[in-house]
Amino acid sequence: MARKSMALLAGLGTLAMGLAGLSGAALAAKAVPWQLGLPEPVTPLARDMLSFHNDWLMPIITVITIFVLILLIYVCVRFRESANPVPSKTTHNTLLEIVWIGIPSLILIVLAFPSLSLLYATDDPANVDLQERYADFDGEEITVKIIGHQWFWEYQYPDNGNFLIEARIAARTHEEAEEMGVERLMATDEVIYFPTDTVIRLQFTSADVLHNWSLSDFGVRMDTVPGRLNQAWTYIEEPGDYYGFCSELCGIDHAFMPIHIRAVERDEFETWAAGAVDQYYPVEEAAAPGQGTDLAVVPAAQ
Ligand SMILES: [Cu+2]
Repeated sequence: MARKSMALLAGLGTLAMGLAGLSGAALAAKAVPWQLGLPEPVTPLARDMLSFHNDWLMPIITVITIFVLILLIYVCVRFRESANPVPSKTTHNTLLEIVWIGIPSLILIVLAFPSLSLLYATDDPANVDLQERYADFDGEEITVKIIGHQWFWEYQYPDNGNFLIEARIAARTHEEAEEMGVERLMATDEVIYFPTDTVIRLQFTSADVLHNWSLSDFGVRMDTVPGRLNQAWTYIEEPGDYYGFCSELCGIDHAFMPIHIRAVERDEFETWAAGAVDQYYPVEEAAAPGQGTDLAVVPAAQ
């Protein structure tokens, strides 16, 4: 008995630590030990996704799971061999079949409405009434093109001087991270700047294999596909450093091509972009159709 209550206490302690981690995580742009739940969103769409998950999906899943558990326990007890030696041979029951097809279908139909409207909104900023939705929005839009490589990310800024930056992992070991004062496995050597309170159109493609640009704080998770352009967009409200990862198994260094975005006020972003034009590579003109398939042209002098 004593051992059982000890185990129970240990379990409750673990749960409490998990919950403490959850509340502490609210302010951090990166995961913390014992964190539960999803990262704190910093864009309106990511917030909608979180609320869809927390307010719709989780309650429904919880009710279904408890209901099925109760049914299972009831079946185990009521129809065990000693209590029910002669089992029923019933195979069809029209009413039951209508109920157990109808109710799950209804649940799926109810969930489809918020789910599909959110999906539609994430596809293109034109699908959202931006003026009504964002008090601070002044019509400013930029495009950033993101290209997956084995095993780093390339970012092109066509609206800010058409330069490109390659961002590689900064620190793989604890020692490196400590020496450089950056996050291990999360920071990149070149930090990528995004402006806040601006619609940022994101275009995705890949130079080699499938990758996936995934940044949970922004609610963006998009495959980068060779020879194909995918799109998404974001509108960051809070300045800060945000981290993400390649989320499509892309080869031996899949785990070592992190995403590190620093969101800053637009003035600061423009100052940075003006300097970046000279500091980084220019994007060369793409080859004419049929003359080459390279989506990302990197200067040979590199
Ligand atoms: Cu990858």
